[in-house]
Amino acid sequence: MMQTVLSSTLDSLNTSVRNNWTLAEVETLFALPFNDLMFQAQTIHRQHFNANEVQVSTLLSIKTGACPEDCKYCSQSARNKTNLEKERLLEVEKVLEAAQKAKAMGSTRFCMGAAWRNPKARDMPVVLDMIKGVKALGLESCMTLGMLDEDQAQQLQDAGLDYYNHNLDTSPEHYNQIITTRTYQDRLDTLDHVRTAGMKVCSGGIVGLGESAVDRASLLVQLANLPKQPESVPINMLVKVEGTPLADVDDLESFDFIRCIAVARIMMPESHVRLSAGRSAMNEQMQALCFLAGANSIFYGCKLLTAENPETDKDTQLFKKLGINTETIIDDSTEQDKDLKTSLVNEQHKELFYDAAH
Ligand code: SAM
Ligand code: DTB
Ligand code: SF4
Repeated sequence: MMQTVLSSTLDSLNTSVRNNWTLAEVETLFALPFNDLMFQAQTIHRQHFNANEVQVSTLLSIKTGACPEDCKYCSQSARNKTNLEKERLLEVEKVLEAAQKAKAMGSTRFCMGAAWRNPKARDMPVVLDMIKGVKALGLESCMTLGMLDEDQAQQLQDAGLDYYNHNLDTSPEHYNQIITTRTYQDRLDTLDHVRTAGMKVCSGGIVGLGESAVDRASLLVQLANLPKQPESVPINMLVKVEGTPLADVDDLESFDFIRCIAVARIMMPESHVRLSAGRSAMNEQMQALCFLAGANSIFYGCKLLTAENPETDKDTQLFKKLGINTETIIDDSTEQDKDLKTSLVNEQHKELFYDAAH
């Protein structure tokens, strides 16, 4: 009997990338018994990734606060009365100092975020220099600057930007409850410009915004059914910020968060699923279940953009307890580059992270 259940679960596993998910199918995945869902997610995860490796990125806010957008979760919206210290666009040198530190603590990707609706023409030369500087340090680069037009996306690509982060945030159905100053279609258009320019896409969302279970399924349908699935899918747990309209929203049940990770892993088998904002409020056991569900990326460093993140030594201890290694950079430019960078990062990681036997 047990054998039959197990083999039928395995038989029904379709591990190829699909862009035709229906809401009903995804709701069925969410409704699976927790252990069955985790088993499916872990099985798929192991077919595409080393199950004991996690990619680590470090965030820096390069321009903080006074944002004209009305995102109801955000500490940086000028419409929300939060106690945030506003900052102008940082100097390139300051950004590169932070990138150097991120590299020294073992991070492989440096993600720069700006509280903008979209970058202005005068900002572009500065952000392009930031990208070139970060690349010269041998780090992967990522930016999240708001909406991009085609030309801006091309400029970022030409400067060498590896990833552009632009989240769909929530389902199309729940979207108007959260943001009114830009449309869902605006977001899809930006993702299209990023893809067309040739950059890798980082796109995910936030859960715990007071959305329904169907909204969470619907968000994942949108992400998985993009013409090409995002290479990186951040799943953020809302960080409740005092002074925002969502400061007192009910907590999302932890298991529902873990289910989101597992369903994202099943639907987007080749993507890195990032256990993103909200880790400071999660205990180690919950984070371990997220890794078991198929999360294989985190933000590493004691600060996200404005909110806190676990201290780096807490993360290295957790990785050690779980036997997790950090992923090295896979550069797809030339084989020679690839070997050189991998060995350099490996060297560095040996001292900083637990080296679990493979
Ligand atoms: N301003 C740009 C934009 O929104 O397009 C880029 C930066 S914005 C802070 C990047 C993403 O961070 C948001 O789309 C949202 O998904 C996430 N985020 C922001 N505040 C958050 C919070 N309090 N909790 C969880 N995620 C959050
Ligand atoms: C993403 O999905 N999460 C990051 C990154 N992309 C830019 C941002 C999380 C922000 C958390 C709240 C804050 O630090 O203000
Ligand atoms: Fe501005 Fe981005 Fe925050 Fe929205 S999420 S208010 S666009 S910084």
